[in-house]
Amino acid sequence: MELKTLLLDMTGGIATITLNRPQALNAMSLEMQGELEAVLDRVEREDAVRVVILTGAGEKAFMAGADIGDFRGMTGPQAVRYSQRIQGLVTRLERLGRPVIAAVNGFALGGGCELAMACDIIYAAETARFGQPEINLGIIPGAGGTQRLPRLIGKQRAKELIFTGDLIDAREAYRLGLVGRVVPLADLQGEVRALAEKLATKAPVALRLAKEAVEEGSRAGLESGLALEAKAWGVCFSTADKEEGVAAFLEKRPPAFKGC
Ligand code: CO8
Repeated sequence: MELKTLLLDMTGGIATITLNRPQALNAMSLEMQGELEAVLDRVEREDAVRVVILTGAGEKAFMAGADIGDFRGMTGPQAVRYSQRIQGLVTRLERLGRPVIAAVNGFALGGGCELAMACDIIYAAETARFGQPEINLGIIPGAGGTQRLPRLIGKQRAKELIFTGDLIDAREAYRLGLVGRVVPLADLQGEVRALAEKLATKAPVALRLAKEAVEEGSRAGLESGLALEAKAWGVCFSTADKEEGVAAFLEKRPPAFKGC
């Protein structure tokens, strides 16, 4: 499939997906939605891919939200379907069986902030800005922002951001716990790549189960989460990579994990 709105690079076990409409600050058009779905299909099929990086083209934006032009004339029922489709896409990213790192290189607004929040780890450039400015369009976040933002930073601050539509800078996003690390823009892609390379050396099944335990556990109560963790822990013990990890430690050598 020829991609018009995304770039996909798959090298060294790392898939880098670049949102690529810099002339519109990488706003998510309907075409981009379709392409992102197709790219996730492809990434899921490739066993060689151990880590995914999501970033934006250019130096100004990760994604400035949905393409606002698509909202003109959109009816209520169409908007429900639009929201459900995009929520499905975002949730798919959150549940992808590999770590997903967001390299936020500029504006992450509306759907851009929602997409970043579905990633496992967010590194942001010092110049990045975050926000849910939908209120200024007379609408509300529709790709999970009213749910994930309060879970990440607490109801008080989330409501303030969603009600005012105000933007915050990367340092404030870090202070609030929205972002894992803030680095100079020039260092962003290098730092993210280094993290991805580190994660690509870890046992893939254990990584997948660790992600699942955190994600599913945070949707459930503590008891169910602990039960899930115990089962996932048990599954790790059925892998060859667990034998390799333990043997490598005892033999004082680095492990070579194979993903089984
Ligand atoms: N949609 C369409 N075009 C956009 C968008 C957008 N979201 N954002 C920027 N652009 C376009 C501008 O129209 C402009 O185009 P042109 O050069 O043809 O005039 C170009 O990108 C550059 O933008 P600006 O000239 O505005 O750049 P500034 O530096 O002056 O301003 C801002 C940057 C502050 C980011 C400004 O562009 C802005 O406010 N953008 C809109 C941000 C916004 O409201 N986002 C929320 C959209 S609604 C949403 O995301 C709903 C979520 C549900 C679906 C989730 C999908 C993933």
